[in-house]
Amino acid sequence: MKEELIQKAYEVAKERYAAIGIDTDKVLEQMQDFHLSMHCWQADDVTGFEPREGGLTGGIQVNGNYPGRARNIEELRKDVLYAMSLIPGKHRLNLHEIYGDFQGKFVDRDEVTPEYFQSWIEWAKEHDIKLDFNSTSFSHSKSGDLSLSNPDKSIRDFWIEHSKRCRAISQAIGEAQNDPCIMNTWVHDGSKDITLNRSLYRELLKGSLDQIFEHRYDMMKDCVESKVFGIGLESYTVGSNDFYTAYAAQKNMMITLDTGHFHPTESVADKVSAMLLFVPELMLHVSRPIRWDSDHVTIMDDPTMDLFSEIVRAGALNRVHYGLDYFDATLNRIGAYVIGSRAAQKCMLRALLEPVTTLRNYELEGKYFQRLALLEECKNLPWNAVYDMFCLKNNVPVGETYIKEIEKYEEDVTSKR
Ligand code: RNT
Ligand code: ZN
Repeated sequence: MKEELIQKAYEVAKERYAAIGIDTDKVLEQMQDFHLSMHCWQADDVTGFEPREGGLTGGIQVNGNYPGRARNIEELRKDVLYAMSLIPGKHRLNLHEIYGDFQGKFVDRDEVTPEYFQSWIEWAKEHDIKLDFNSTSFSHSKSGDLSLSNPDKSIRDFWIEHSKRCRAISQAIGEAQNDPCIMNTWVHDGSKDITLNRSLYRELLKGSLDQIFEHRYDMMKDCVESKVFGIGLESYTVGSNDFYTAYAAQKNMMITLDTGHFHPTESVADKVSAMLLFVPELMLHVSRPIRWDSDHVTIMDDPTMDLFSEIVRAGALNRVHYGLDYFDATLNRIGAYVIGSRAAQKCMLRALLEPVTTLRNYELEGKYFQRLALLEECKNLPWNAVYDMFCLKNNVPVGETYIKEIEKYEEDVTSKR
């Protein structure tokens, strides 16, 4: 695409936005400071690098068998870097424990140490990427239906040990990168059918979490993620939204809001201002649920737009971390990263371009027609020219031109796997 054309369109956009009091140059600067935490697990269908038999368990599912998934750590790193090269700005990478550099060795989850993440730390430093982290309760012989809430103490202790070690790894990562590593705790615990022990399992989960979070660290931050239900665990989820909201509020810790983990008509956007009164920060898992927690590739849809607008309107930009969480194996996986990441950026950009002050004033003055009219007209303003400029400034393909690039990478690299 011609640079000149993008420049010209941007100049027009700049003027249009200036007319409603928005400085697009300033917004572009803000966008530069908007870092996604890209999920490593889109590259290989949540497989990881443990030498193990058996597929994905824990109530989550990847569908599709598009050729070219990353089969080892080198391929995954290469794919992630390539995807990042097509996304404007600087982004973090979110690792799961099962993505350690195990070198083909079986390292059980209760034996993992920071040394298995040393090469990640070095790789990240070399590429100026910050890392985040997740403990992994799924795809393991001791996963079953209950991990941290298992009535069998030996199983519970196994997962407590795993989680504690993951926190130590996160601290090591945080120290090395001189920036807190955010560690998410999500466990799949639940029940397929009616359970008489709702209370017991929740008490056990609380007890396990209390032990896990006992030790204080200064370079890692914990967050806890709830869910409505998992596949095969439809009747009951131990770590429900109520459970974790109350837990995080009581412990003053971060909550993870996965946009696929709520009832279909529930607004995740509406949770931002409510939760931030009681917890210090939020972590997002931006996803796209289709009828259930299906983890489709994020797009610029209304729920995501609303969520990012709410963050800006709540003045909470610095209290939210922006993780992505989807896994689709029916299409080019690098394409999935690029579409989802760019979509999240577009939502944030549009949120930042909103004339919040004017809109708020209309509201305060009871001018509801004016408020609605301006909100509608904002949808019609040339935000896309600002996004194109953002891409141009960051030296990444503008618009659909990345399609061809990914096709080329597929031809040269992923199709040969
Ligand atoms: C599952 C949760 C969880 C996982 C990842 C792989 O429903 O969303 O965050 O997707 O940890
Ligand atoms: Zn999630």
